[in-house]
Formats: sequence, C-alpha cells, structure tokens
Amino acid sequence: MKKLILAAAVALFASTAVANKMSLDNGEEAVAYRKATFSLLAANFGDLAARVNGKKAFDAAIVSQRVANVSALANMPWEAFAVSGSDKADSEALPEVWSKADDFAAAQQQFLKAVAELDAAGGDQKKLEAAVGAVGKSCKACHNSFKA
Ligand code: ASC
Repeated sequence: MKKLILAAAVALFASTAVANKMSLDNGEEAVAYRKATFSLLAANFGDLAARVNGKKAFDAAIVSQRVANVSALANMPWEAFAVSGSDKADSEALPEVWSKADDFAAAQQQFLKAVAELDAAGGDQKKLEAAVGAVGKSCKACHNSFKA
C-alpha cells in the first residue's frame, strides 16, 4: 500500500511537472510558454497603460522599464503557435489562428508596429499615450478574432 501511494505521488508529481514545463518541444509545453509570455505582456502593458493614462503615478523610470519589457516580450509568443500539437492543447486560441493564418500574421504585424511606436515614443507623454492606445487596440483586435 505504501509503495502504491508512493508510486501515485511520483506519477502525480511527474505529470504536474510536465504540465508546467515551458519549452517549445511539444504542443502542451508550447501552450504553457505562450500563456507565460502573454501573462508577462499583460502585467507589463497593464501597468504601463495605467501610468500613461493617469490611473497610477507617471514614473519615468518605471514607464521606460515597462516599455522595454513589452518590446522584448512582443516577439516571443508567436513561434509557440507554430509548434506541432499546440493547436490541439487546452487554450483560448481559436481555430482561426491556424485556418486564417495570414490574418493572424497581419494582426501580429499590427501589434508589433504599434509596439515599435511605443518604443520610439521615448519619454514624450503625448506620444506614449497615443502609442499605448494603438497597442491596446491591436491587442483587442487580435483577441476579437482569434481568442475565445
Ligand atoms: C491589457 C491586456 C490586454 C489588453 C487589452 C486592450 O492590459 O491585458 O489583453 O490590454 O485589454 O484592449
């Protein structure tokens, strides 16, 4: 009985470890990777937007760090959608990600273009405000078509 419980515990631990792994080696792991990058994007962009839109204090050093983080993260999620099996794993990605791949790629380009504008805004609050608006719009547009 003790051996059985130990074996069950080991199996549970192993399956949890696999489920939480984030590599691009299989569909399940690629989805975990994807979700992690989007979570980090949401945390950084959410804080940035709040500071630029006056809901939190505008702190130039933090804003600059948020922009740098968003810029670095913006390129990361996309390759994970191409991992074989990632279209079958549990996620909010709609089938249109794969069936309308050209539209999905265009939505990514819109987002990356808006993020480049964000990066180019520097410390200019008016430009930051406009760029944050454009990035938020591109997030939303993609979610509307490609996220459940
Ligand atoms: C965010 C966040 C999103 C976008 C989107 C903008 O802060 O997590 O997914 O902005 O809501 O419309």
